[in-house]
Amino acid sequence: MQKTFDNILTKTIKENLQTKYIGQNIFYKEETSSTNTDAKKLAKENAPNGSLVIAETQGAGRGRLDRNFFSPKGKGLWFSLILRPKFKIEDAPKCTLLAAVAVALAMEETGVKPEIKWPNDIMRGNKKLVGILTELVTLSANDYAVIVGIGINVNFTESDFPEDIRNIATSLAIIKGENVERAKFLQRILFFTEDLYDKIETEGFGEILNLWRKFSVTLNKNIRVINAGDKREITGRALDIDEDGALIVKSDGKIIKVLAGDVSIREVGN
Ligand code: BT5
Repeated sequence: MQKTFDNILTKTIKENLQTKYIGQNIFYKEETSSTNTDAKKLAKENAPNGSLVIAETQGAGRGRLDRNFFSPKGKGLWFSLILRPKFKIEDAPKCTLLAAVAVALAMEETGVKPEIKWPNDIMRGNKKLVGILTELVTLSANDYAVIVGIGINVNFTESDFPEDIRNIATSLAIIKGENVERAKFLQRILFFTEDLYDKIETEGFGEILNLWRKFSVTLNKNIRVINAGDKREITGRALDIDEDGALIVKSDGKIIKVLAGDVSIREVGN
C-alpha cells in the first residue's frame, strides 16, 4: 500500500540531529491526548532538560484557555519540549518568544516567510500556521519546568481542515505547493531552539527579542486588543515588545503594557 505520510519516528528524528540535549531524549507516541499534558507529567517524573514529547496525532490538543487545537495524523508536527531553565521563573513566558523565533528560523529555510503574530502564533496573511502553548510546572519551592508546546500545520491540503477553521488556518504545503519532510524540519527547529536557549545563559534574551521583532507582523500596526474574559477592548498602535515580552501599545495618547495571558489581537488597518 502506498504510504500517505512521511515517518516521524524516534529514529528518523535522531538521525543526524545536530543538538546536544534538545530533542535527544524522545518520548514518542503514535496517539495521545495532548503532548503538553504528557510533558507535564514527565517533567514531574524528572525527564531531563530538552526532552521532546511528540505524537503523530492528538485527540485533545490544547490551545490557550483550553481551546481545541486540531492535530490530525500525519499532517503536522505536534510536540512539546521540557525545559528546565536556570533563569528565574518570571522569565519563563519568554520561552514562547524563543519557540516562535526557532520555528521562524527553520521555516525561513524551507522558503516560507514567517510572520509572527504576538504573542503565540505564526501566520501567513490572516491564517494560522503555527500555535504555541507555554505552560509552567512547579516542581518544588525553587525548581520548575517550562513546557513549550508547538503545533505546526505542515502537510495539510485545504480540505484537510475542518470547516470551522478552514478560513483561519493554512499549512506549509499549501503555501509552498509541495510537502515538507517533517523530521528534517523538526530537526532544524530543535537546532535553533538549542542555539537560542544556550545564548540566554551567556547573553540574556536580547537576541531572541531582536529576532522576534524582525519576524513580527504585529509591531507598527493599528490593533485591537480583546480581553478573552470580560471582552473589554482597546485599540491602539503596537509600538514594541519590552524586555518581558509584553506588547507596548499606544492608545489615546497613553502607553499601555499588554501581557500575553488572555488576550487576542486583531489588526485594524494602518
Ligand atoms: C494556540 O492556541 O494556538 C496554541 C496551540 C498549541 C498546540 C500545541 S500542539 C502540541 C502541544 N500539545 C497541546 O495540547 N498543545 C500544544 P490559541 O491561540 O488559543 O488558538 C487556538 C485556536 O486556533 C482555536 O480556537 C482555533 O480557532 C484555532 N485552531 C485550532 N486548531 C488549529 C490548527 N491546526 N491550525 C490553525 N488554527 C487552529
